[in-house]
Amino acid sequence: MTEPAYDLIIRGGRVATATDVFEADIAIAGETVAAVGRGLGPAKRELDAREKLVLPGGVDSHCHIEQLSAAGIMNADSFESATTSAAFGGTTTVISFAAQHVGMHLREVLDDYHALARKGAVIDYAFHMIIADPTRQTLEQDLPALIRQGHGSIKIFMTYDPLKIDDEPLLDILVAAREGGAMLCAHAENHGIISWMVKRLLARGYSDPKYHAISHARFSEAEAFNRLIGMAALVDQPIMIFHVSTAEGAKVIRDARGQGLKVFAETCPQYLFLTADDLDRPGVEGAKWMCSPPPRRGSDQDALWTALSLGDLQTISSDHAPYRFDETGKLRAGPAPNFKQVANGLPGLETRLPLLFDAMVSEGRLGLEKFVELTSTAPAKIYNLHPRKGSIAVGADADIAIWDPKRRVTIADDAMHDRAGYTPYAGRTVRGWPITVLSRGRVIVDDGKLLASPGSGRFLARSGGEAAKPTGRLVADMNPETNFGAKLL
Ligand code: DUC
Ligand code: ZN
Ligand code: ZN
Repeated sequence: MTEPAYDLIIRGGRVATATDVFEADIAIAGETVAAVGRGLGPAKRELDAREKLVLPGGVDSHCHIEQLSAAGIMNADSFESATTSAAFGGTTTVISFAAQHVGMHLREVLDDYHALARKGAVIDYAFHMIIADPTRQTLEQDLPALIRQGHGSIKIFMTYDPLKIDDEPLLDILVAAREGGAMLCAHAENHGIISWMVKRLLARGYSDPKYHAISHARFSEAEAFNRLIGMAALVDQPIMIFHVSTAEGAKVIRDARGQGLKVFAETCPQYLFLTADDLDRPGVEGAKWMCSPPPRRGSDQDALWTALSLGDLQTISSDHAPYRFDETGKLRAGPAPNFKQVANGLPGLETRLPLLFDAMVSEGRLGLEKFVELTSTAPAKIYNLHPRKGSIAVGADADIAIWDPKRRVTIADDAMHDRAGYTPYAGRTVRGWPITVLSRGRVIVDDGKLLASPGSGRFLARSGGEAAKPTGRLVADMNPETNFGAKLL
């Protein structure tokens, strides 16, 4: 008897991509999708997907895993726990951060970080390189080599001592990104406004978690976006602005894109589902909801949904940054810290897709194709992982999540697979949950069980790709007649 042509068939589901929804079987041979059609077969194994949705696995392009915070606190997850929780939430690719701190050699940072991921990851991964110490060694030697080795994006912070990058070195980094063909991603908030607000608030005795949201005055975001966009335009370098939280911030991005500038932007579930009121709880409990930028207002949530629908924001990532609510994490400075002493960040790898599925698909806000686009296809394209990741197509990696659109789940702390010990969304009930998840053709999650082993995820080497290419309209606001700017690059 001849061997079946396929290893696995997912039969009878409703398949969705960023552009289409249709009934089909998906046939998998080895690690990739071999055919999409009706009546496919036979295969060595079949999964029955009738009444289910068959979606590309999520691509979470902004998550902090085994990373030291600005204050030197290691976040709660290992690669094993973070990628396990991602898989349970339907995500099959993560991009996390290899973070240089001042005094560190970027190459060593990358070597060490690769070793951690190789040991623990259960799904595929790529890295953004955080630059906090833009020495000549970093910018002229290490960075170009590391970009060539498949690290096609850089991240910088415009706030947070001691990671923050001032305007002049930021221009140097933008030029280095341009020369290497890498995307430049940024945490953009005005450092001076925030630190001035923090000092004033604390001096007057306003120290509870809720004052964290006040200290990150909303205009600190739009101001930093404007400044960053101006610098990026000066040297014609594409940028990705992380975690947009305000209506004003979204407007700055819309205007820049309207001028033809290559500005990409993301938001995160915490800015769509939480508000600053979530930080206002008895004692220091509100610290569990503290992240930067902070959640804002209902009117900001509305503005962000509009910006997503218009394409002003292209991706929704988790910004997963887990710290336990104990002395190892949020309460490291003691049981009653002031808001400035609390590590910033929320767990969110596992809840990102179910929260968004519930809002976008079950409740009908923007719909299924847009859900796939914002959470999988668009990040895969922007970070040059597409067509291997981010879609269901012949030849693509068989990274697939089979969703039960009717399953109701009440999100609970003890149901999560990360190590934060809590979720900011506990008690919310969502409709729709990923029940079976495949990574490169392997079933890695099935009905509540993890079937993958640590270290089975693979590094995804990538260049900056199309999104990171300059527009060719050089130095927008230097004198166009002399175009002197070209001599400076
Ligand atoms: N803010 C960041 O900039 N990074 C991690 C988490 C957070 O809240
Ligand atoms: Zn950030
Ligand atoms: Zn972040």
